[in-house]
Amino acid sequence: MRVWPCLLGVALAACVDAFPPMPGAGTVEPIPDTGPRAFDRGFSGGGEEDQGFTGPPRDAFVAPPPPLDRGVEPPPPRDQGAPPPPPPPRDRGAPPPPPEDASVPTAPPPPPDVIGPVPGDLVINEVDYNQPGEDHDEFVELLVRANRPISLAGVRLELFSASESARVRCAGFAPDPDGPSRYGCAELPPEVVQPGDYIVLTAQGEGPRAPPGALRFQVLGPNNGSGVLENGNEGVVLIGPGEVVLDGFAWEGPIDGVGEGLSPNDEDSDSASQEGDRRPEHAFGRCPDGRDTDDNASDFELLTPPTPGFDNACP
Ligand SMILES: [Ca+2]
Ligand SMILES: [Ca+2]
Ligand SMILES: [Ca+2]
Ligand SMILES: [Ca+2]
Repeated sequence: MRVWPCLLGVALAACVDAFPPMPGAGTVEPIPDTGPRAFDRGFSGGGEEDQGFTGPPRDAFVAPPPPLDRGVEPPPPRDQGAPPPPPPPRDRGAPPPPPEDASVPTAPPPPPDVIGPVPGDLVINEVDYNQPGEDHDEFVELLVRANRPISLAGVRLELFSASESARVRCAGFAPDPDGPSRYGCAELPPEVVQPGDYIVLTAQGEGPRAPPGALRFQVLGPNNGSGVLENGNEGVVLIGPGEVVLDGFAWEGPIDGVGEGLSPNDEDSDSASQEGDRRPEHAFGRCPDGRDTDDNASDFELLTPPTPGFDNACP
């Protein structure tokens, strides 16, 4: 037998001779690698791709990738990042449903933000720095010109003198060594005031002429017997939040950095026939109230009587 030499590991040629190739069998050619094929992913029968497959040509069959659970979940939307639109209201024209208990009042809407004054919102409207005899009714009247409520937080009045050399701190700020002499400082309380309000600033324990109910703050300081507001060439400056100058008024002469423009005529200029404090009852006030052209000589007039807390006695 020629088979025995093959089983015993004799020459391969002997085996070939013993087992000749079957009819139709030839050399197996490798399939060229043309990259991933859709068909390969969809076919799960194992083995070689052509076994048992009798469908359309390979290039015409492009199967989609199988979803994780195709039988339960709907197809994903095209844009999964966008949230779904809210459902429209059922009836936009219908009134809102009534509250559960109509007898319980609803909370009022929150008040709008109240901010501090900016230039033009708050002005020095009237000043009375000298009364007959000793000065015990001094006042500085402010007027709210803003058309909205404003907060007085951070607002102050500074007192200046052209004849003194005092330099006091004010609201934590050191005086300007090169500026006019600052001898007083009045910080206003953080009240909210309304359009058209008059605010009367007086010395401590003084200012009885302000009408009942008027906004009056005794912040000008203690009266040392001759008043707080000096009667010579003096002035006041109104400072707002952020160190913004809101207004200024100087009397008995201008003071650089304090008053605006020129000063009105001296308090005593038209009453030379009277001694000392001259005319018994008068004050410098804007006419009409709130008028502010940034020139003290044009805006302020000598008025009789003083009107702390209400309209100026303009002619
Ligand atoms: Ca005075
Ligand atoms: Ca006086
Ligand atoms: Ca002004
Ligand atoms: Ca007044």
